[in-house]
Amino acid sequence: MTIQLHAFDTPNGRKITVALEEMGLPYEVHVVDLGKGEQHDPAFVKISPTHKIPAIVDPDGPGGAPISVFESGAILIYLGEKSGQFWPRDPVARMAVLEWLMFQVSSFGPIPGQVHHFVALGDHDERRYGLERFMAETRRLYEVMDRRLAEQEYFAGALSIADFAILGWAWRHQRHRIDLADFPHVQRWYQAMMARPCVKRGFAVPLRRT
Ligand SMILES: N[C@@H](CCC(=O)N[C@@H](CS)C(=O)NCC(=O)O)C(=O)O
Repeated sequence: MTIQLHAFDTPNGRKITVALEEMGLPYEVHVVDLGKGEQHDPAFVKISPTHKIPAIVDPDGPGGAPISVFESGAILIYLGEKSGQFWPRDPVARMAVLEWLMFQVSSFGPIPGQVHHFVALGDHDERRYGLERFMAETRRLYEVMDRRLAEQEYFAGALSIADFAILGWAWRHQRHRIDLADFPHVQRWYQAMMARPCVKRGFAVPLRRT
């Protein structure tokens, strides 16, 4: 049965279209237009109590019962469980995926997201301080990723949901003012990820109404 994806054209939305395409799971998109405030619609808040995208509804959840899931990290784990892909069964391999998935949801999202905020702030007094602080921390996160990818092809060794999570934000590197040429191992990984046919489809799926 078809999974409903409630999302918009943002890093957290794109993580999930990429994962669904890579896993080959059937899905339909329900655009939640953040610019129009649709994240506050009562019907959406029922499945996403944080008023944030993404969220999914799977009519064929565990035991055949419908289930809704919010928070992109939880959604990726759910889809990994459902498809049996990109989410290893081996406890050691799984822990590496969890480490890098948690790194993304706790840091490599909230921090570059602050750069996006302060970049958009115009001439505000707080702009310079905010930009300096969050651009420095964003660069530090890219250094962490670069060191990891100097040793491993993908974040958790083999391709996993952690790569899909991180890719959603790396996709916005220009917006948070990162030149990938400064991080050659991240650049190698990014180019390899973006060249994958399923990833291309995941980024091409319309997440805005025309
Ligand atoms: N921790 C959440 C973050 C989700 C999130 O921040 N979504 C943004 C778009 S990328 C959103 O819905 N923003 C709408 C708002 O803040 O009103 C996740 O990983 O799913």
